[in-house]
Amino acid sequence: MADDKANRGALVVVEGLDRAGKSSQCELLYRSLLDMNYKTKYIRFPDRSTPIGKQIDSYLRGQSQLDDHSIHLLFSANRWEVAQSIHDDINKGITVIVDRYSFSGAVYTAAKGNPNLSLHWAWQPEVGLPRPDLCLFLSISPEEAAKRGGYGVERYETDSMQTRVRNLFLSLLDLPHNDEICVIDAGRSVAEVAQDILEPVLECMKNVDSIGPLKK
Ligand code: DGP
Ligand code: NA
Ligand code: NA
Repeated sequence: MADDKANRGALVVVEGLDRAGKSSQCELLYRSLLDMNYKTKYIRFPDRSTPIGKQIDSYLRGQSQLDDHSIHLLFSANRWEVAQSIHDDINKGITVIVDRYSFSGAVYTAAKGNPNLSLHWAWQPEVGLPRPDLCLFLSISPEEAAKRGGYGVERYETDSMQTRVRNLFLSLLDLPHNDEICVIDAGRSVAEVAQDILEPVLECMKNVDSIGPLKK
């Protein structure tokens, strides 16, 4: 009989600052896995297409104002609305690549500097979401980020915000239960970064066990 473990897809998350190259790398990873005949899907958060996602989109573009707690919970709800379908896909043997996930969720909110919005508080709505098998953190220095051109017009795309986000991402790496996080130097060429990403992903796909929940 086929081994269930071998049949499960992996949940692979790609995280990083704005301009770290996440979307290009997710796309390349997706193509590589397809070329190797793996069943694969590529999704991203925020998913701006759902009713909740449309509220998030409007907020990010500065077209609406929302209380910091409210927008935080909307970002989380936007992940929860596809949690079941992520489970279903993975159990069908599909490897799901996710552009941003709970780590962005906790870090961008905590970076606002409001003492009521601690990293601990911000993590709690994520508890119970499908736990990634691997989280690739695309690390880019503020200097390299600056070379890649100006920020867009969306909320959060400022130097001070990105510096706080970067420091908070780095602090997450120190938490003992976050051992699935792998830091990738994203300051190199697109091809070099892609090569560096593929190896741990293929390794992770070989070793998937039953999928667990994100923990407190
Ligand atoms: P992107 O479409 O990947 O460029 O993301 C849009 C912006 O939203 C980006 O600045 C990061 C931020 N963001 C993504 N996910 C979350 C989240 O869960 N919570 C908060 N507060 N911000 C997020
Ligand atoms: Na962005
Ligand atoms: Na992106």
